[in-house]
Amino acid sequence: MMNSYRNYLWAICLFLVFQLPFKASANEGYKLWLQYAPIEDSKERESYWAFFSQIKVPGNSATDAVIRKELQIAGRGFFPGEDFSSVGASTDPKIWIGKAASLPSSAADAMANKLASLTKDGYALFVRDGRVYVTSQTDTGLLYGTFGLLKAMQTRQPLASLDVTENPKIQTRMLNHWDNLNRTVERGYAGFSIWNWHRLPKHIDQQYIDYARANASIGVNATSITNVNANALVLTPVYLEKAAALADAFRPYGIRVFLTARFNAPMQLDGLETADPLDPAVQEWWKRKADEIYQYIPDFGGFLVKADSEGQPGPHNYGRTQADGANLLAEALKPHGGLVMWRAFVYSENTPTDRTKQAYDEFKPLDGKFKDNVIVQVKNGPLDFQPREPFHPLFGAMPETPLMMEFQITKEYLGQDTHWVNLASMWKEVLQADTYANGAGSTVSRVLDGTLHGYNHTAIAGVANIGTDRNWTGHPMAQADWYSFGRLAWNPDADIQEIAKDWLKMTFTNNPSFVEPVMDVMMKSYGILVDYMTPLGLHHIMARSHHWGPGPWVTGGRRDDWTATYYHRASEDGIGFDRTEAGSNALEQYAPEVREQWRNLDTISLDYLLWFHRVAWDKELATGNTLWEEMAIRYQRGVEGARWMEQTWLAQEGHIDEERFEHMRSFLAIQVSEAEWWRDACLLYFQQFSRQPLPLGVEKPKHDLAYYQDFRRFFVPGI
Ligand code: GCW
Repeated sequence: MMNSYRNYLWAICLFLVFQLPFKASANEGYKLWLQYAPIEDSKERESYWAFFSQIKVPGNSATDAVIRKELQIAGRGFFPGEDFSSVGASTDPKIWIGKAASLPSSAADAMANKLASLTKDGYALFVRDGRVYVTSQTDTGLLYGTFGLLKAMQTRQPLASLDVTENPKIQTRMLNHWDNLNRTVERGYAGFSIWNWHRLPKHIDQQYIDYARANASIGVNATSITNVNANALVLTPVYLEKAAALADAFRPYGIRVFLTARFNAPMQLDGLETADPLDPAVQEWWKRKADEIYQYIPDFGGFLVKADSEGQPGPHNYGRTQADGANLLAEALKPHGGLVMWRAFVYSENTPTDRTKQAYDEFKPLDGKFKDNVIVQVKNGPLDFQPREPFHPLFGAMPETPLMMEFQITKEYLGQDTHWVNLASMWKEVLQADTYANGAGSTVSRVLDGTLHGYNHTAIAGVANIGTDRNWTGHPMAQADWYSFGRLAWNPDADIQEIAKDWLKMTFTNNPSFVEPVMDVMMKSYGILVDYMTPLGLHHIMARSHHWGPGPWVTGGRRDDWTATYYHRASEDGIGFDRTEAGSNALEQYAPEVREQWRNLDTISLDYLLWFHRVAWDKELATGNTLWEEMAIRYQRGVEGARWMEQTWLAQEGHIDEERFEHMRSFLAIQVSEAEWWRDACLLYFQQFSRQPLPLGVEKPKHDLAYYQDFRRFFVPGI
C-alpha cells in the first residue's frame, strides 16, 4: 500500500517535472524580452541572490508599486521557489531603489555630480559601500532604472561594479497604433488590435499592463492609440471614457495617451457647416473638445493628425495651409500643455510634381509659422517606408519648426509578418545620414534630439507592429523591432549591435553559441532583404493595395502615383527615376554637399542609383557589371542571403525552446520562397526591357512572367 502510494507520488512529480519546460515554453513569446529566465549557473545565482534577496523601495507612489510588482515578477523568474511577497521592504538593503531625494546622505553626497546630471526620465545605477543604488529625479526615471537593473541581471552584468548613467536624448518616445475602433489594424499583421473597445472601460486586460511594462522597459513614454486614418467617434464621450481607462492603466508606467483627430470632426460630430481652421465657431469647437478631453484624461498628450492625404480631410479643403490646420488644434490644446503632431505625409495625385517632392514643397515655406506646441511628424524617407529610401529632405530644412521622426515598425513593405529583417539597421542608416544643414556632422539624429536647431520639443514615433497574436508581433524576431525602436528613441546614436545582443540575451538565452551567429544574421538581414526586393534604389514595385509581394507591372488605375511604373519607368532605354536637374530635380531639396554625393550617376552609391537616376541597361557600373547584370546578381545574392539565414537558424536547434525554434523554421522557409518569388518576378518583368540573358550564377525562374502577374491572393491582412 505504502509503496504504491509512493510510486504514485513519484509519478506525479515526474509528470510535473516533464510538464515544466513545455508549460514554460508555451508562453515565452508573450513574455517578450522580459523573460527573467531562471539563473541556472549556481555561482551567478548566488552572487545575484546576495543582492536581490534584500531590496528596499522606500517610495509610495503608484509607480513605486509597479516597481515592486516588477521585482516580484522578475524575482520569481530568476529564482524559482523563493518568496517575493514582501519584496522592497528590506531593513538591511543590498539594493536601494529610490528617487534622489530619498537616498541616504552617504550615497547622495558622494554621488552629487551624478545625481545632478540626471534629467527628467534619466536614471543612475551605482554601487556605494557594497550597496547597489537605483536612482532618478522622477518616478518614471526610477521605473526605467529598475528595468536597467533587471536588464543588467538578464544580460549577466555583475552588480557589484554597476555604474550606469542614462538620460534620454528625445523627450517623447511614442508608438503610433494604426488601430481602428472595430479592432482591425491598418497595415497590422499580428492579429487584431489589442484594444478591446467593447470591453473598455470596465475591463482592463492584463495585456494592457504587459504592454505598458514592455514599453516602460525600453523607455517608450507615449502612445497614440488610434489610426491616423481617423474615426471622429473616438472624440466622443463614449470613447473618451474608454481611452481614459487606458490612460489610467498606463500612467504609473509613465505612458501618456494621444488620440488621432479627424480634421472635419466638428462637422461629423456636431453638424457644423465647415471645418475651416479660421472659422471662429470651428476654433471654439476644438477648444471645447480639448477642455472636455482633459476632464477625462488630465495628462492627455495631444493630437496626432493626418490631413490632406489619401482622402483625409484637411485645411486644403478650405484653401488654408498646413500651419493653419495645425495651429487650430495647437491653440485648443495649449492651455492644457498638449502637443499637436502634424504629419508631413501630405501629397496629392492632383499635384503634378514628383510625389517625393511634395511634402518639402508644402512644408518648407511654412517653417516658423507653426505654434510652439506643434511638432511636424516626418517619415524617414520622402516616399513611403520603402525598404530603402534616402532620408527625407525636410530633415535639416526646418530649423524653426520641431520635426519628429516617423518610423514604421510594422513591415508593410518589408515582407509583412513572415520576413526576418532587423529594422534597426535601416533606421540607423537614416539616423546617421548627414543632412549638412549646419555643415558636416548635421545628422538626422541631431535634428531629432534637438541639438542641431535647438528645438523646444523633441519626439520620435514608430508605427506599432503588435496585435493579438500570442507573441504580440507575429514574427518572433519582429519583437526585436519594437525593442530596438525604444532603444533608438532613447538614444538615436546607440550601437545597434549592442541593442541586438541585449535583446537576444533577454529574449532567448545568454549562450554565445546562439547569440553570436543569430546576431550576425540580424546585422546582415536588412541588406539581404533589400537585395531580393528592391536593389539599386528601386522603389514602390510591390503589389497593389495590400502591398504584399512583387508587382513591378502595376500600372493604370485611379492614381498614377500608386503604381509601380510611375517610379521605375522601365523601357528598352533603361530604368530609374531621374531626380536630377534633368528630371524632377528632387535633388535640389537637399543641401549642396548631399546633392554632390548623389547627382553624378558614376559616383552615387549604388544603393540609391535608380532612386535618383535613369540608367541604360548596358551602362557599366563601378562593380564592372552592366546595370542589368548588377541587378540580376543582387537579386540572386539576396536569395542566397535568405538561404544562409535559414541555414544559420537551423543550426540553432536545441539552443532555445522548441516552440519558437519551429516558428522561426517555418517562417524562414516562407522567407526563402518569397525571396525567390521577388527575384523571379522582378527579373522576368525587367528582362522584357533589358532583353538580355540572366548572367551566370543567377538561377532560372521557376515559372514564366504570366504566372507571377496572374498570381492572386485573397484577404491579405492589413487593409
Ligand atoms: O504607407 C501608407 C499606407 C497607408 C497609411 C499611409 C500613411 C495610414 O499604405 O495604409 O495610412 O501610408 O502613412 O498615412
